[in-house]
Amino acid sequence: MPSLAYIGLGSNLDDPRGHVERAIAELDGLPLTRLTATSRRYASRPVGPQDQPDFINAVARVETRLSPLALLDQLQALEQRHARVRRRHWGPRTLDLDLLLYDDRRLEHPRLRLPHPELAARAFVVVPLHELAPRLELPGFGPVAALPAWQSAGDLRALLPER
Ligand code: ROI
Repeated sequence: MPSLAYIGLGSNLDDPRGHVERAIAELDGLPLTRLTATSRRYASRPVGPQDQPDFINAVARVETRLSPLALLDQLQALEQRHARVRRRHWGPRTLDLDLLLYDDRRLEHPRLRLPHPELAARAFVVVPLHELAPRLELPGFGPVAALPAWQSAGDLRALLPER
C-alpha cells in the first residue's frame, strides 16, 4: 500500500504563482509518487519578517511509495531546481516545500520532524490542509478543524484558478 503525504508549498519571489503551479505539476512527476489532490491557492501576509512580499501558499496530497526521508530528498532536490534563493532565515524564497504529514507517522529525526512542528500555528498551512481533509486528525495535535492557527485565518485570501 502506498502512503499518504501532505506537502505545503510556498513562494514569494520571482512569479510566486508560477513557482507554485509548476511545483505542483512536478510533484506528480516524482518517482513512486502520484499527486492526488491540491488545495486552492492562497495569498498570505508573511509570517515572520514583514518587510517582504506576500506569499502564495497551497497544500498538495500525494500517494507515495517513498519513505519519509526519501520523499524529503526529492522535495529538496525539487526546491533546488527552482533555483531556490533564500537570502536570510525566514526571509523571501522562490520555493519552499514542507513535508507536513506522512500517514499518521510521528518522527523526530535531525532532518525531519513529523508532523511538521510549525503546522498547527500557521494558517497558511492549516486552512488549505483543512480544505483537502476536513476531518483529519494530526498525530499529537488533534483535529485540523480545531488548531490555534484558525485565529489568524482571516489573513488568507483564496485565489481564482488560473485559466
Ligand atoms: N509566511 C507565509 N505567509 N507563507 C509562507 O509560506 C511562509 N514561509 C516562511 C516564513 C518566512 C516563515 N513565512 C511565511 O518560511
